[in-house]
Amino acid sequence: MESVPISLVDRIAEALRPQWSALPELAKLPLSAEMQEIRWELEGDAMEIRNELLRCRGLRKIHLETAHVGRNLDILHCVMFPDPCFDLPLFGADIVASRGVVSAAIVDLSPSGERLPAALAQALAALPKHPYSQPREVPGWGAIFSPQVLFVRPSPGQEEDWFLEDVLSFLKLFIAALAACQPDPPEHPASQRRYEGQLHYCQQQRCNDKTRRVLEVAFDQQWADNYINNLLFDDPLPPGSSRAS
Ligand code: BLA
Repeated sequence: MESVPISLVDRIAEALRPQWSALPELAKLPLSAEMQEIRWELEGDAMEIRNELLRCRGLRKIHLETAHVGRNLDILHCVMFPDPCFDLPLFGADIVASRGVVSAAIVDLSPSGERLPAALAQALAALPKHPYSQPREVPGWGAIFSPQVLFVRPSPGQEEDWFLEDVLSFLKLFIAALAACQPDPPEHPASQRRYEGQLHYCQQQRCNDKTRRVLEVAFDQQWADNYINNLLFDDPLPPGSSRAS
């Protein structure tokens, strides 16, 4: 009997979680039960969204969302938001699959300051480049991404394997940079700049109409706004605020 192949969304989710287990001072962030698991039915189509929210030394928020919207849409959304006192980018990944075929797969270490720390930019540039057959252009609001952003429509099979590998390579570089990073004081101008950079990142991400549209159709406009503004891309607190956000 042939087994059902595991989707890229699920493979990436399963690959990400163990990378977090060794992060220093790892702790769960509060998340209401109703936001941990959202189940909903629309015209006979079941929706399911799962959210996991963590923090650790140097990262104010680690968010993994996996969503199965209706019968046909599978989504993985992951962002690791640094504490602005740390000179670190934001790790972000989004994978969107329709009827099992991935149309958008993006991973990036996005600068929270003007540019990526030089060592990270060099390490990213030195990663082996896979020859994906269908690269994609980031939309206008995506000027927040780094020059090294990987955005593709991976063909089923080998290109999906490459993308999984690439997500892990980006993540491992990010985790290594985190381990080596010593924070600046909250009142340091660089901490303030990175805080403003992160505000801008969140603002731009909220401009992604494609995310909004899916949530509006599945739920309603108010629910979508609340979810985007308060869970996916809430504004960070200024450096030095409680909970080191
Ligand atoms: C695209 N995001 C999309 C698309 C959908 C979603 C349906 C269009 C797919 C396509 O163009 O092929 C939907 N994404 C969602 C939903 C959630 C989600 C509903 O995360 C959550 C509930 N988006 C992010 C992050 C990044 C990101 C962290 O959340 C990048 C780090 C990027 N998504 C991103 C980009 C596009 C996209 C750049 C393409 C947008 C475009 O081409 O206009």
